[in-house]
Amino acid sequence: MAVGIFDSGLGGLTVLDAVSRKLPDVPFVYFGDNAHAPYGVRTPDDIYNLTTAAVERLWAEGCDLVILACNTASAAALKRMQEHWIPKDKRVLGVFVPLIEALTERQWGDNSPPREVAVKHVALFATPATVASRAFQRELAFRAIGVDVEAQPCGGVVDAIEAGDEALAESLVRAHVDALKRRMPAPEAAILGCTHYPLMEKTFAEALGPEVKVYSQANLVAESLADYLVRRPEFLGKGTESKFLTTGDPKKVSDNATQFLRRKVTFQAA
Ligand code: DGN
Repeated sequence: MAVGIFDSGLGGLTVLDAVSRKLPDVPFVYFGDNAHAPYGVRTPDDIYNLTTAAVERLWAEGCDLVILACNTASAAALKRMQEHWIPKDKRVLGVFVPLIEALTERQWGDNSPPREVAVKHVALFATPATVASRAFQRELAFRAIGVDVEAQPCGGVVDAIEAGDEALAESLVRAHVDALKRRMPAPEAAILGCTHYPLMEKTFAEALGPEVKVYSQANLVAESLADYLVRRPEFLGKGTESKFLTTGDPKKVSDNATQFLRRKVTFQAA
């Protein structure tokens, strides 16, 4: 048994890296749906169908616990999956709750009454599909957390990062931060709600200024997962090596992943 990590493509490798650093003895199976990436411009139905197919594939690998590392999939598919689709002995967790925990100092599964949050004005940067879903705001409202969220759809950033065009990615990030600041001039915190944005964290932080606290997701997900596995050790994997699966061309995806992560990663066909 291993823990499954799903992403639409390579971006979730930032999450995989953070969880592997935090939990070096836990085996992971990574599934990248590279043949269908990017998800950010797909319809909610399409994202739901692709995500459930990927999760079934990870279950077949023995991953009873699957993390949807992809914000776009967490936003468009997770709630619907949790309502009627996931069997009782399996868990699928998304990446919004760890962010909300960071804002409110709670834990996954903590149902205590809402607490005061230190920040009131939060900027959210994510793909157009994640922003359109309003999933983050829904999670906050569900927990009765009164935070004012201004969301900026960051069109083009994922594509620029995947193409290795750093200069374009940087100028797009600065333009998106400027656009956000015209609507919310003084956010206290910023959430980078996309798997790819940890790679641009420095540019986001510079453009936002030193007074804005930047929450990057990968480390928060790693901390939440470590806490969750202490409380639910039955989902701890054992015995097997980590493994990387892709729906794309394994050779091409391995080359891109090795460049993306700056370490050797070998994918096999899903
Ligand atoms: N992995 C996606 C996310 O976190 O939103 C970004 C890539 C994409 O499919 N658009």
